[in-house]
Amino acid sequence: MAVKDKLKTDLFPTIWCPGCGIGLIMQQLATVMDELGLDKTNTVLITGIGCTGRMGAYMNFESVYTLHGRTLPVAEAVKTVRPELNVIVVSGDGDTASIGGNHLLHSIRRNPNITVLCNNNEIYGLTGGQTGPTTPQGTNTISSPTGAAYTPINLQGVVSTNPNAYYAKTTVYHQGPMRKAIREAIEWPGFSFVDIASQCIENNGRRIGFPSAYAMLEHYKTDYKPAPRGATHLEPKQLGIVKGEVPTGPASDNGNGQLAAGPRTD
Ligand SMILES: Cc1ncc(C[n+]2csc(CCOP(=O)(O)OP(=O)(O)O)c2C)c(N)n1
Ligand code: SF4
Ligand SMILES: [Mg+2]
Repeated sequence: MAVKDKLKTDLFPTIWCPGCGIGLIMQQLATVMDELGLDKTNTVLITGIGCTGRMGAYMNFESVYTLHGRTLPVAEAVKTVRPELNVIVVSGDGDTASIGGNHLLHSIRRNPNITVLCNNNEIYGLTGGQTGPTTPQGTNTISSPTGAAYTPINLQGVVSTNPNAYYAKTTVYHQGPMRKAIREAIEWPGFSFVDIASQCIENNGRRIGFPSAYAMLEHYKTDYKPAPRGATHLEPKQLGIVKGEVPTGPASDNGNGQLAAGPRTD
């Protein structure tokens, strides 16, 4: 098999805008799937509504294109009934952290052995560029013309409430680190989350002053720096991986080493 066999190239060109970062994520995901021998017999993709969610349609895998914000319960359901499958969620930042934010909190507690690739373009791309949960404070968007009011959600902080979770921060410019993070996340025996900074040139970038997608990529190149070796926490604009303790028990161990409560005896 070759990487291109992981993609439904007969459906290309994709619906994504020229220069969108989503295709760069799909390319690396396809590469990792090829390296790991993943195919339709052993892997399922779960996506939600949004530009990012369309990835399921372009990959040569079984996929569920579920409701906006509902990727995680669907992914957990698939993993529960077919534990032998690799379950990979690909979702937008709004999908993951806004409407899906409550599911994120509770999936993390349950520590299912699933992988989440979050396309973090800091905006609601599909719907025209509204402020999302990861939009930096002060950013001009179509729904916040004088600047986004609130601090963005701390995805690393949320994910690391599970001490057995895997969290990586990367960007679509940093293709090697992104590929490594995606691979390690799929191999991680518990909840894993790859937070990928990625450009939405049409509904975010141009509005905040970038002339092109290329300029956004250059910005990732200069803005993001690798975290120091051994870092257990990533500062903003640091690239790196924070691994929790490798989970050893079943998912019902709650992800924090404490066994789930047994049957009531009173
Ligand atoms: C229940 C529900 N609420 C709202 C919407 C409208 N909607 C569709 S996609 C989207 C946001 C997409 O942003 P994100 O998840 O970041 O994905 P992106 O398009 O940026 O990849 C919204 C609000 C919807 N389809 N369903
Ligand atoms: S609107 Fe933004 S996120 Fe959606 S395809 Fe276009 S560039 Fe990509
Ligand atoms: Mg988005």
